Amino acid sequence: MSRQITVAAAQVGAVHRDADKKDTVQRLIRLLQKAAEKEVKLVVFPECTLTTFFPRHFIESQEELDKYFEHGEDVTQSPDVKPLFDEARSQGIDIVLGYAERDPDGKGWNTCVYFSASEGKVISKYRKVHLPGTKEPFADPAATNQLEKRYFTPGNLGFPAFRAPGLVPDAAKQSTVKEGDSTTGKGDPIFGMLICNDRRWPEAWRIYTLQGAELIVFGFNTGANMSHLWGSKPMPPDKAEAEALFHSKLVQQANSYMNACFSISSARCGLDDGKYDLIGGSAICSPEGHILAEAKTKEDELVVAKIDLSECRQGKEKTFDYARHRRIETYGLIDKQTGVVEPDLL
Ligand code: CDT
Repeated sequence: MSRQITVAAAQVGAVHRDADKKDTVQRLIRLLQKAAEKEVKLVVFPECTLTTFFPRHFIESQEELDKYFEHGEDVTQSPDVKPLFDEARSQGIDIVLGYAERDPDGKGWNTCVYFSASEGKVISKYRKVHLPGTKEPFADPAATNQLEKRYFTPGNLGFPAFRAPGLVPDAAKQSTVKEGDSTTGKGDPIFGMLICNDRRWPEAWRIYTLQGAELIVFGFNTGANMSHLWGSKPMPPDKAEAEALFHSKLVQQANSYMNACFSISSARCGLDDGKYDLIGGSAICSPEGHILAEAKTKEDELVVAKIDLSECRQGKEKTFDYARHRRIETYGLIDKQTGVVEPDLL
C-alpha cells in the first residue's frame, strides 16, 4: 500500500535583530507559495521562525523581549502571523511553525505547532524539552550566548505523537475499519515534533516511535562556530561550521534509521546582523538514514521530496520491531538517573 506525500523544509536565511515581523512573515508566505507550485502538502518551518534567534542576546528591556514572543493561547490569531496560517489554509498546505510562546501566566516556551489545512486549526503543539546553553550570560563579552534556560521553561507537554488528516488517500479510519483487521501502517500519518537541540537526544525519538511515529519534524538554529558551548574542540571557523553541519546530519540520519522513520529538518540560518553565523543543512531523510533532499544555500530555500510512508515498514517490522526485540527489563537506568554515575574506582 503506497502512502505518498510531497513534503518540504522551508529553510529561512538571516533574520536581523531589528527585522519587522510582518516582513519576515511575507518571506514565509513566499516560501509557501513556492511549495504550492510544487504540490507540496506539508511545509516545516524552523525553530523560532518569526524573529532573530534572540536567546543569543542578554536582553534587559521587557519591551524588546515582548516583541520576540507570541502572546496568548492561539498563535493562529496573532495579528502579525495570522496571514501565514490563512495562506496555508487557502493553499491546502499543512505547516509546522516554531515560535517563542508567552503563555497567559507569563511563562516563556520554545514552541512549535502543527496546523492542519484541512481542519483549519492547530491539531498539535510541542514545547522544547532539552533547552541548551546557560541561564546567565558569559563574562567574556566576545562570547556568543545561548540563553534559552533564561527565557524559556523546559517543555511540559511530553512527546505526544499524533495523526494528521488529509495527507494520504484512503487512510484507514476507526469508522471504516472492520473489527479484527490490523490497521498498523494504514491510518493517517503519525507525526512527532521536536525542536533543535531535542534532535540530539535519542530518548525523544524513541518515545515518539514507541507511539508508531512515521515522520519526525523539527526546526533548528545551530551556531556555526560556538566551541565555548559545543562538545567539539575549538577549531578555525570553516572547520567548526563543517563539524556542526556534520553533527546535525549525523543525528538526523542515525536517529531516522534507528527509529525507522522519515524526518524533516528546517534551518534558520545565515549571518544574522552580519555577524552571528548559523548553519544551513535543512534536510529530508529516509527511514534507512539516507538524505533524500537537502539545502544548497544558507538563504530562504525550499527543500522538497516525495516520500512514501510505507517505506517505514521494513525497519519497523524487521531490525527495529520493538515488540520482538526490545529488552525493557535491562533499560531501568534510563528513567531513574539523569547524570552519569561511574563504577567505583578499582
Ligand atoms: N537552538 C538550539 O537548540 N541550538 C543548539 C545549540 C547548542 S549550543 C550548545 C543545537 O543543539 O543545535
